[in-house]
Amino acid sequence: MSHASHITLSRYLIEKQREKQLIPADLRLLIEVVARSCVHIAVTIGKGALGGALGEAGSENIQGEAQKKLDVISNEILLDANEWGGHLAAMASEEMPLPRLIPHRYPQGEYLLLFDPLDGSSNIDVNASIGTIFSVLKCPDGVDMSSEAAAEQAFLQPGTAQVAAGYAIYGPTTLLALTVGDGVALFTLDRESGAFVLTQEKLTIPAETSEFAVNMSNQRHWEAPVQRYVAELLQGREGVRGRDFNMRWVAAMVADVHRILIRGGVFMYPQDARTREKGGKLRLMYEANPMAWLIEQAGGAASTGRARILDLAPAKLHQRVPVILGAKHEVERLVSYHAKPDE
Ligand code: AFP
Repeated sequence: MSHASHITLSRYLIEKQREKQLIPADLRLLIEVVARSCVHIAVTIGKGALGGALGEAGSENIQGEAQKKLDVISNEILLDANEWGGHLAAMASEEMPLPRLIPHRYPQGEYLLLFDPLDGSSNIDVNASIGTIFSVLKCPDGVDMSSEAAAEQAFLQPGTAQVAAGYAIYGPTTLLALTVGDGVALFTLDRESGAFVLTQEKLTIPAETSEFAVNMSNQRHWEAPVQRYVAELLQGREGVRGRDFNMRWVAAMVADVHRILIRGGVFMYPQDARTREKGGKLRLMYEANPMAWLIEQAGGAASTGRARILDLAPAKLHQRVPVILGAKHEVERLVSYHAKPDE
């Protein structure tokens, strides 16, 4: 790609703002600050053991999960970078029980930023792909932002209310996927300049696929519709599907979703007998919703099996949901099995 054709993230956002008024100046600033935070996180991860950032932090998050040092460091990078710009009213993170308000010494903005600062933490110490997932909402007028506890209410909006969503994936290259409601664009980090450069636009997911992603070790706990669907995939060409299927499971949602955006597929993290009480494994507000919007913007579908993820009315900031997303026809088939569980 010639340098002349390099369209950086900044230019892409300015052109979107200019041609389609899709990205007001404050939202453009917010996205650029998040992107720069992801570069900082990528550099920190890249140092590995040499940066002293591997291993456990010795603390737990609200989910009761042991935090890795990089979970905490990534969270701090995003908080520090975003609190002073004047574009945010508050931030929420997988790593914090309550939202973080913008300190009074800084101007308050109109947006809410949610993030999973480091998704796929169990992959860190084995040098597998990990990522950062983010979602942007507008802060409703007239909400009580007088305390962190009160501010939770402002975040409880359906995924359809998102104004921007994306992820960074820290793999062999560092990539940023972004949607502001006009398709999905992909940017590659130019490590020499530190800029994200547009390398793909209008990503699309084929409605059909022969590749699925699920953690098979949970199979005995799944509900009947998922048992039936996956059993049919495993039967291959001798079964009702009439073709063989391949399986991939990176155990980092960002990496599995990225693969689906690039070459298609279907991803499942169903709720099961063990997680039904909690609602599932993946978190709605900063994992399922941003990923569901990206997938739908690329022509795919995203469901709990019983409802469109983006339509869900959140009750809690850290609420969990079952997730089925990717190739439209596969999601539709699995949703139909949920509608006819006794077949
Ligand atoms: P961690 O961040 O704790 O590694 O969890 C990652 C994740 O939330 C999501 O990114 C993966 O798709 C899923 O969990 C992997 O879950 P399993 O480890 O149960 O396969």
